Amino acid sequence: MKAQIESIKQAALAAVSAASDTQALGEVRVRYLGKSGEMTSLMKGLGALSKEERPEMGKVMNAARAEIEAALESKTAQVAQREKEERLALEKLDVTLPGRQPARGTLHPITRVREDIVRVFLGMGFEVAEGPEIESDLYNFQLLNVPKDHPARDMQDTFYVNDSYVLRTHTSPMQARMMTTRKPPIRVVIPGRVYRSDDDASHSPIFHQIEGLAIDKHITLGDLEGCLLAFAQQMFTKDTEIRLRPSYFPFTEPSVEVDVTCAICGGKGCRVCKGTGWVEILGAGVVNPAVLEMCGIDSTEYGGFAFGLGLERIAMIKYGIPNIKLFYENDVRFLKQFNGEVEK
Ligand code: 2U9
Repeated sequence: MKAQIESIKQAALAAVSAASDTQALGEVRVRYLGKSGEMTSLMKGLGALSKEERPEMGKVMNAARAEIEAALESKTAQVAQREKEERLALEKLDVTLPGRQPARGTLHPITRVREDIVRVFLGMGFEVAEGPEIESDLYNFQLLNVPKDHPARDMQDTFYVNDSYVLRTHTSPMQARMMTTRKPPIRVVIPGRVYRSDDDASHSPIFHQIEGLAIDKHITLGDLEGCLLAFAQQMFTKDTEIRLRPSYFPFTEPSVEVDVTCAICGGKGCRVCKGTGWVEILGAGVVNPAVLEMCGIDSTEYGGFAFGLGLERIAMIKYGIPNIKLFYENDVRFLKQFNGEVEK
């Protein structure tokens, strides 16, 4: 029996030394020391020995068990340490690495241009108002002196919601609302989205405008010119000049188109100004007395000027953007270019 104990012990010690992970060591423990393990089965055989032999064999067996147990424990500690080191190596974290910078949003170029323009007019004492995008025919056309048979009402240009409502074709109806609800003096700019059935490289069926209105006593075309010169010099450069060319709008009389000296070439002539040194930026005029009267303002006492500009057009001129569609595609490579941030 002694020899049997010795041989099981040797086999167990060899198995302990061959086991390379916690799982294998657990299997060795079950195989030799477990309830039906080899050493435990041998122990059950002690009962068959004589009274004299039993204590002696018991001692040998306990010593063998203790030796296997000690080997198992020491190897388990060794393997656990190694496994811990391997795990730590895998989970290694370099806390000195620089953090990943989250992508920062930028203002859309149309938003920037709108904010720049609004800031200039706030500085000149104008207030800001916004109106509905679905407008009545009355405010969008009739009160602005656009009669039923005017070409601007053509189905080609206007999106009709029904016989009495349209998607506003300009922000002017909100100016008319201000005139019908407020007493002069009025100084207001109205930014907003407008809709026209038009679609090419410089026109989009949905675009953005900002329009302004000043109503007071003794307002002249000279006030309009001074106001727009101050605007152009703050919006572009302080040596920018403007020129007024005669034009026609039903809601203003006289009406003008306003050009600025080209900010790209300084007036020498380039691709943006098509060699002329001037770029058209907006339409304007003295408010038609018929419009004042229809909106309930006495045209013998009060006068006014109004102007309107397309935000996309200003942004295209300011940043040299060739196609209006670039504003609506939301390609981040395009959008990122408007706050000085460079692609990483
Ligand atoms: C009222 C009276 C007059 C607003 C005006 C323009 C001239 C004009 C266009 C420029 C480019 C619109 O975006 S665009 O297509 N606008 O040329 N707008 S005067 O005149 C008004 C507005 C309201 C009651």
